[in-house]
Amino acid sequence: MDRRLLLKTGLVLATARSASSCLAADTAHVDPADPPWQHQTGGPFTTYGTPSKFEKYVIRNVGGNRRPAGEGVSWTPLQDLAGIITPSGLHFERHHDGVPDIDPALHRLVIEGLVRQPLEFSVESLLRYPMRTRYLVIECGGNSNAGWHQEPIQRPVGDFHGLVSCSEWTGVPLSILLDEAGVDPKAAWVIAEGADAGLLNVSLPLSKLADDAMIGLYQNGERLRPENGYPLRLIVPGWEGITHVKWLRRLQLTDRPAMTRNETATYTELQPSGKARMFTFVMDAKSLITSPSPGQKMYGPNVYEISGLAWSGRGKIAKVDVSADGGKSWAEADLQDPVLPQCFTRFRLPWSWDGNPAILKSRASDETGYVQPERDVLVGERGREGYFHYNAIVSWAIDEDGEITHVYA
Ligand SMILES: Nc1nc2c(c(=O)[nH]1)N[C@H]1C(S)=C(S)[C@@H](COP(=O)(O)O)O[C@H]1N2
Ligand SMILES: [Mo]
Repeated sequence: MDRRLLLKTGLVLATARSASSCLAADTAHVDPADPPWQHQTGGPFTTYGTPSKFEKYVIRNVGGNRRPAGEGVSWTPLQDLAGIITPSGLHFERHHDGVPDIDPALHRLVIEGLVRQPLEFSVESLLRYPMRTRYLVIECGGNSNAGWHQEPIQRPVGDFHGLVSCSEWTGVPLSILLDEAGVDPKAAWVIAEGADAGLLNVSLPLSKLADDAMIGLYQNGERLRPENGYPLRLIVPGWEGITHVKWLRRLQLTDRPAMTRNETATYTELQPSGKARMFTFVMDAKSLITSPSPGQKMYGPNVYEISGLAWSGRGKIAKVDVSADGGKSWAEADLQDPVLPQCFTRFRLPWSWDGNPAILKSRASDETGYVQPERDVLVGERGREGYFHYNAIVSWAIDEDGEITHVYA
């Protein structure tokens, strides 16, 4: 990127805007200098707040589900959000059997198998344990999988990459509960099972669970939303979404993985080498420019703020580079505080768009030295059978009219 085009000054920046954020048309007769709400007492107090009716377009996309009821996803509208926290009502959803309507008074969590003392916890008893709070991303292993398609998908960024969200999670460190149960030295794996109708289960290495997993009870300060696992879910920092078992009811310690459907029929991928990828738990570093992005429009040559999200399952984001010329030259974006491990990091960079065609890219590096790959490199390594863990650099093309499209560049 041409350094002379970057102006790190206090200029007023233009922002690419989406059509949905335009004002309603029937307000033409109202004088903005004298709006009616300045003349009368406003509405009543409410027991639980909801977004402004003018923000009713900022919703999860549930439109892609052609599967049986209860099986599918909803996408977080990343293009409409700022900062790093995903509002709880907009956290993406991935359900295999719908959202169970669990009465917390009747829910139990059992820890059993290779332990000295099997334990059963009520939700009420778990709420009395010491807790910790962490800001963490949950990303579905299948997020961004349209990137494997031959042709670039043309959708708003959230409908393509929005199976990732970031919340403040508060809960009980699992190590405390494992210590209480007394882990048998022969135990090496844990089979985690949810209380939804399909009893979704996955096998997880005990070492990770004993290290930093937790039983999540609060999301963004309040108790979990039913869609996200109420009354409790497993939180496995930095690992793919499927490991964060919702409505968690059982942790069974074993000496080997159970080879359940979610680690054999799915989440196992053949590579060009003939070897299969399995137990690919960690989510590698990824970044996206959320503004400007497809579905938004540039309003003429001006100074714009390029803004986006970066995260890594391996730790903190160290650096995000941004290109406006399709990757020929790069400039380092500002990382906005806080920069936390396994959490969204917001990056920003002022950019002077001269009105000529441009290709925007962002490239994240994490504290382990891992660098987000270009698409051809990722596809070269993993082949065309890929479905999970797509984390290639994303390119947005801007044409002379300010239209923004997704391209492979
Ligand atoms: N019990 C249960 N846990 C589950 C699932 C499920 O269907 N049932 N889906 C998994 C998958 S594939 C993902 S990506 C995450 C999604 O979490 P979220 O719906 O809170 O975003 O939950 C995981 N935990
Ligand atoms: Mo997932």
